[in-house]
Amino acid sequence: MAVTTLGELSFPTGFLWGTATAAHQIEGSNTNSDWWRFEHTADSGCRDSSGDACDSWHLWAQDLDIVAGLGLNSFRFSVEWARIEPANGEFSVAALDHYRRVIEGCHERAIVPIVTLHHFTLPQWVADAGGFEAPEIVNWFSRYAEKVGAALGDGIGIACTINEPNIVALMGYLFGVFPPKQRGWSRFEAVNETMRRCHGAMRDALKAGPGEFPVGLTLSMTEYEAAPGGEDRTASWVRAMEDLYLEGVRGDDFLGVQCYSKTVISATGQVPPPAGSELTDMGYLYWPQCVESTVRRAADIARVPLIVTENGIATTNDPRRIDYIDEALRGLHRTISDGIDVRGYCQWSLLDNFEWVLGYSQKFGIVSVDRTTFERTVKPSATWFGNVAQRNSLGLHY
Ligand code: GCO
Repeated sequence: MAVTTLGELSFPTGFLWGTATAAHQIEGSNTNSDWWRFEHTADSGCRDSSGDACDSWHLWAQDLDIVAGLGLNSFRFSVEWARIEPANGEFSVAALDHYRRVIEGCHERAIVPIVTLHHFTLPQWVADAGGFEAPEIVNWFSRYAEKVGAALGDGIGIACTINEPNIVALMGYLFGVFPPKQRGWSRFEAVNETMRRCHGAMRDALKAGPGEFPVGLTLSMTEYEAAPGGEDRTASWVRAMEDLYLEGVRGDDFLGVQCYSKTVISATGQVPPPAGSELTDMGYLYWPQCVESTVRRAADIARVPLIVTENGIATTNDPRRIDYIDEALRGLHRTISDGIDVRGYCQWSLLDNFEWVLGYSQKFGIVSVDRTTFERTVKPSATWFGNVAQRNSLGLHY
């Protein structure tokens, strides 16, 4: 239970303080993935190719040294299906050995490895077979999870099956922005249902294999507000994007909550933030309050332990990043003080990295990366966040 000692907001003993990344966004040269091919397609809308990214495929030990040096006790990263299973049924020992070295590197530095198995990207052979609409997709995910668990399970600290399945469905099958750029509410709903089946199959495969570690999915959540007349539209949107998942994960070991902002929905759709509102570089309303509101909602519906597996802000104003995280954490502390079982907080992201269709234009990192030399530079926000982690508490505003 969190306590408030004079001058400090203390978090529970053993609280996980981490920072999050994803393979395609930091490793580089993920050339067998659907996203790599998508980025090199004329009408993709991608600002950049992921290219070398942050070269973390080679520089991962530097990344872990930074995480440990800051005083964080956990690190969220993903393993890349396109590297692990480059062809149907053909598993790469070398790729699995690579990720085993990364996991061992975490343990050598007293860092809990929070391992995501799927973070937006698919092997090209899966995408070519229909991706999340392929008849075999659940079996393929189950087999993939079984192989990852067999190879890495004895070192995994926490396993996240699928990162933001609702966003993959939304962006790929309703908004038509991510691969395969399809548009259709029924396909969006069907892919979400498939995602829940894939999660269950992966969860069961991981639990059946070596190692004892919590397994959950990570869900994109938003603080939603219905504008007058938008109540019905908001309710149907929230049900599709969140509630069906929150209900579906009941009984899981945990749920990863990932939030960034607030959205207002009217009868006709999303309402832009009021003129003059403070926006992040992503165009989101500056709203760190979303952590408290989404954690409370997730706890109320899912009724499982929670980890904030992503929260952060795209900004070149690093002091404002500190303000955002500070306020987000104060809200999180209030939920813990009210008895909600929150196990940790992972800031997005360790490194300025490849922000999907927006490429390298967005700076979510607490560490900057020179895109030519790959030199990492720790930002003041990293030092501040690391101090919070080391103290396991926030100083009170006076
Ligand atoms: C997501 C993904 C991350 C993003 C981050 C910032 O939520 O879209 O998990 O890959 O980079 O959220 O948008």
